[in-house]
Amino acid sequence: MKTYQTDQIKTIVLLGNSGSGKTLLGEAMLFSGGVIERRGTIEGKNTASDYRPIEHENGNSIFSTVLYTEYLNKKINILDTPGLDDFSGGVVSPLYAADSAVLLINVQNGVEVGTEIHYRHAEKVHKPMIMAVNGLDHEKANFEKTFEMLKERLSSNVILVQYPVNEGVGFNSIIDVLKMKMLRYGKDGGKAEVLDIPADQADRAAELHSALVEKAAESDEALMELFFSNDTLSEEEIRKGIAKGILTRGMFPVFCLSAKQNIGTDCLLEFIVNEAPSITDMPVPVNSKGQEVKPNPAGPASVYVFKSSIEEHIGEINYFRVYSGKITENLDVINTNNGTKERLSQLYVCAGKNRSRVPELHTGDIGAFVKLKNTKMDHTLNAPGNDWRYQGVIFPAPKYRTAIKAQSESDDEKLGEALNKIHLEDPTIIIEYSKELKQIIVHGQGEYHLNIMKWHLDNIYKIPTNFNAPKIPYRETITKAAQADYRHKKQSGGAGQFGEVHLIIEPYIDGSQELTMQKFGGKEIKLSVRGKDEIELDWGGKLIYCNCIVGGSIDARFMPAILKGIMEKMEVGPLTGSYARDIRVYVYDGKMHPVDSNEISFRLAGRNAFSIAFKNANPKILEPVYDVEIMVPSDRMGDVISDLQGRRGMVLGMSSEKRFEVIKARVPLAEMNKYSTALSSITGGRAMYTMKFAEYVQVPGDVQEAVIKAYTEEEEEE
Ligand SMILES: Nc1nc2c(ncn2[C@@H]2O[C@H](COP(=O)(O)OP(=O)(O)O)[C@@H](O)[C@H]2O)c(=O)[nH]1
Ligand SMILES: [Mg+2]
Repeated sequence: MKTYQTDQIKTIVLLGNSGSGKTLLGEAMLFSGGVIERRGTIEGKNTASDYRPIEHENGNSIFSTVLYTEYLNKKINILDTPGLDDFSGGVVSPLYAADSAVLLINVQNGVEVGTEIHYRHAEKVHKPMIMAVNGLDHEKANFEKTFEMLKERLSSNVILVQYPVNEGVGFNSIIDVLKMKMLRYGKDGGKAEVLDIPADQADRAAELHSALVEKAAESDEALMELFFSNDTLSEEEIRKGIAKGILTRGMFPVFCLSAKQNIGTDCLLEFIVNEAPSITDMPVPVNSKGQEVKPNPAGPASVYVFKSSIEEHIGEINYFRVYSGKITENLDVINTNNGTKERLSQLYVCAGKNRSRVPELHTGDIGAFVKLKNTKMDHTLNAPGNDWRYQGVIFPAPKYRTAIKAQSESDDEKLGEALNKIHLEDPTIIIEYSKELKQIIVHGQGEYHLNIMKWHLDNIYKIPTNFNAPKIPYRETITKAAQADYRHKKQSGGAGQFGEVHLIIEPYIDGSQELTMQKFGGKEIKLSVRGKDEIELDWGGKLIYCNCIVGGSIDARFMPAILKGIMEKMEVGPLTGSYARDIRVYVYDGKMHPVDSNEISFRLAGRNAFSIAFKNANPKILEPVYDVEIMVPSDRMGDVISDLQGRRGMVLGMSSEKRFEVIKARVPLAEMNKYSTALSSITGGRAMYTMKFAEYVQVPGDVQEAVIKAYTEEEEEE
């Protein structure tokens, strides 16, 4: 294949609801550029983009795919994405690597949930966007209605570049109001025959042309002046205005397509080649030092890996974009993320699973490496002497969790390896080995997302697993002061053991005063703090350990052993075995034995004294609560709120955004199990939500009882 320079490269990402025709459009684009010789179909399971077993099984894209085509002497990198919200990881990384998006709209349905979700993903990262109404050959096609929905539900900046003359069965003609021509397609689509606009379309075409000219003029002051003095603009001027308007998202031009019949693909490709932004038009990426990395074709080589995948017979493939300079085969580079050296022994460009070897790639281009040892998704590679690192893809936070276990213990190690690979290919699947919960917790975007992961474990990795209810990481703390003594004494054979500890514990709040005196059962205990350890607990909160020993009743050398004993109980709280937090301990007295006292004795005495005091200090269970933000269509708000209340949720606020209501609430994690599935059924899949850990709060009395009961029963079973 020919080598393309920076100004000959465009990179687009295909967005749109599942079923809007992204994969089929990708196929038509590859075919139009001669990259493939035959157009595959979704039903035939032979498209370049949907090549993985799970995609054949489901008839749907699950992962993003890197494709390219060659058109009018330019290379267009095409990143196909999955349409379902559960797979949004496969949307955000291609969006990062692309300079503009093509949003497909299925003309039977108009704006769908996934259309809005993808629109918002692109909006968040300010990507320019072209829209294409697809499926115009379908008997239920309704272009007018679809365009109205685009205006009303997405943006008032949508503007028609084309409209269909004869949508529905037999569709073959489009009026292009930029070119002011009619485009007519033959039976196999492909290249249009360019005709004059027929008389019966002249008025409508002229009206839409004016609207387009006006919108194009708005994006540039010089053009606006020209427009005012001449009352119109030339095609070249309009194109210039559109290109500028797209760049600032002041304009979303709308095209017509039948991906299935390959109608309209030629015009869309031509438009991308000429008007879509390239890397040099876009805001300059910033590296980790806050410096801008100019996409300079003559600069030092620098690439960012935006996607990793594992392919049959090959192993790991890393897809990257060149952000500066050019890379050539056998170039030595440094991985800035881990400092290792890599040699780029083989460079490829990819059209799905088909790869072609290339000798070099220039700034703005996308390619793939195989066989790199220490490089993966989100890493930056630089020519020696440079330590740039890009800010990188920001993945959506997880919002669905389950516990997973191999059916056979002998598969445990294999399961760990498989989960690592799954995470590499899909960073929105996060694996947590929770020592605390004694579970492997898998976090993802939704129930379907994790079921697809399980499908891979079953069918590709051949590891039978079960999903179990994930436990909740409760915490324990105390709500009043308590005192306890404990004597550990053992005198059977050999050396004896002796240690006695007297301590007081109280709830700790940052900045609170230390006790100086405390009464227990009419007895006054004076406390004067001589030494203090402030321990930031790994699991959140603090333990403050105060040494108040007077008169040498316990040797200073035993104090660390007592703390060790206390920490053992902090790690396995006395109520439910959960981590304890936010406690201040005063060790103020005790006894030693001249021969038998040793570290073990004091560790055990400290542990037991602490445990007794804890139980008398009105202990409470804390649970994690999450900030949940839900976007719901207005007509479903009431249902969503009453469901939240049933989940012990507290609604903190509501606001309106376009046709959506945004609900902010705090909900205990324990009540969020399978929330995405429930929300989807309440709203017909039209809602979106995010969740983020907020804080630990005390559980209500009835919940505390239930949690302790469940723990006790579980302990008895073991
Ligand atoms: N009639 C018609 N069907 C289409 C068109 N584009 C896609 N389809 C069908 O719609 C379904 C989904 O297409 P696909 O490309 O997988 O959509 P994606 O989920 O957006 O990638 C498939 O059955 C396609 O054959 C089109 O232009 N016309
Ligand atoms: Mg697809």
